Amino acid sequence: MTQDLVLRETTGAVRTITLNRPAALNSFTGAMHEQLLAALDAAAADAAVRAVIVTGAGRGFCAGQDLNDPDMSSPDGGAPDVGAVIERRYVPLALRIRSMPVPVIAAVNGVAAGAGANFALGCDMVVAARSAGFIQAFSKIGLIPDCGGTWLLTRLVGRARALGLAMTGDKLSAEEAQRIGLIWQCVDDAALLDSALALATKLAAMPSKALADTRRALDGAAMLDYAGALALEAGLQRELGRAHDYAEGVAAFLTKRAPIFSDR
Ligand code: T3D
Repeated sequence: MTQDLVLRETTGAVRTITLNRPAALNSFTGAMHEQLLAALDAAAADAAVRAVIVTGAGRGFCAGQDLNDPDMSSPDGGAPDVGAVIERRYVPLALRIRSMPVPVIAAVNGVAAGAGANFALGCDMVVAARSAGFIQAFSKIGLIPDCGGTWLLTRLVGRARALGLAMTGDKLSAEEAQRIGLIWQCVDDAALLDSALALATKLAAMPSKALADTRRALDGAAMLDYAGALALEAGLQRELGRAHDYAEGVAAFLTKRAPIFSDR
């Protein structure tokens, strides 16, 4: 029987996906990557799912690549092809998160290191337990930030802090991560899952397609000049303005009732 390296649970319209290798701080193996991608694909394909939470079992969120995993070893016993592992595992994961049709919240329950940290930071919103921490562990083993880290860090906290975090590999507390704008929110440990679920439930009741397009517009604008960003906004608004959810949102506002959104 295949081991459940990733657990799935549904509460209302919220799918919670839990990394489940607690003895190794939920570090990524090839098998866990496959199960995680399948769980994300299934959530994306299920119209009843309108928000996703990713979290970790046990005391850690995710310690990045499992440094013992055979996925990393070279077939001829020589040096591992780390680039191949990145292309095979981390690029599809980072792109999957970024293309989800619904908001994805990382509920960081404990340490998030290496690609585990950047997996969390690539989600739409990050809520972290006060005891959690973020470590760009790569420099300690002779690598650079991956799983989107080079793109994300500078945009989230600026070049000075991005380089400081990436070069030192020092642990950043959840409180400090919130203070410098790396994450959305730091909450007491006992409140983490309830806080993430409350946030996900709120987002699940909102217009999913507009939320996914908000992500698309903000990420797209970061690579455009001002005129290009304005054009991107116009194109997306044109499409959204013709969709069900806009008509529903306006009708609900005008008739003073709660909207029921369904576009995805
Ligand atoms: O092929 C590639 O490499 C490409 C992909 C690269 C992406 C990356 O993510 S590179 C970065 C890889 N991650 C790391 O370098 C982090 C390594 N882990 C740590 O530095 C520490 O474990 C933590 C700071 C995250 C937590 O420290 P602590 O003291 O709370 O826990 P611990 O005792 O170190 O770890 C607990 C157990 O988890 C331990 O196992 P044991 O001794 O109880 O049997 C430890 O070996 C295991 N563990 C933690 N991280 C990993 C791991 N096992 C395998 N791989 C890990 N990354």
